[in-house]
Amino acid sequence: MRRAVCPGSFDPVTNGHLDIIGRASRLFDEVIVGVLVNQSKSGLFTVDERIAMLREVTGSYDNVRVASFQGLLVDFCREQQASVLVKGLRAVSDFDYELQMAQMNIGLAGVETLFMPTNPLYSFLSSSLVKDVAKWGGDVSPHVPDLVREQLRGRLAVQRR
Ligand code: COD
Repeated sequence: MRRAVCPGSFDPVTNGHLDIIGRASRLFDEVIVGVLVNQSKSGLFTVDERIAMLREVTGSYDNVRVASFQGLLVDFCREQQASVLVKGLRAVSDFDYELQMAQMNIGLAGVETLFMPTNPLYSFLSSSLVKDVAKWGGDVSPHVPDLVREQLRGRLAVQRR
């Protein structure tokens, strides 16, 4: 079985992430979306909330699963019996660090990285930018699924109280 991992923070999932996950699901038998549990950085959403949103918005893909991981990504790949990582590349600025990580992951455990060019519709999109726009009342509906937009609205309203 050809299995791939799409890793990230997904705080929260955007249409850019979803585009990469959907395209990966057509290339592999199974795709595992790996949500990083980062002890040193608290996000806007908890890892459980991010996973719940991801499960909901990837529910139409039969071959996509969502799980969390801590520590090294290559150890998560080993646990999941996946030998390929799929990453989206938005711009040249992504490339330097992604290349370093890809080379490190091959060296650590022979895990290959497949880079997919971002859909130009989403090339400027990041979770941080979406959170910033939503925080100041901007419209994020072209950039995230409706469910995520609603969750952002709820979370940021609570924070403003
Ligand atoms: N279009 C296309 N792809 C996109 C877009 C977009 N608009 N936005 C994001 N992506 C893709 C990118 O491939 C990105 O890598 C991925 O989605 C996840 O993005 P984020 O922002 O949610 O997640 P990051 O970049 O914070 O995640 C980083 C990792 C979790 C992948 C990384 O920190 C990691 O591997 N950590 C584990 C610890 C480890 O193994 N360290 C050693 C690495 S060598």
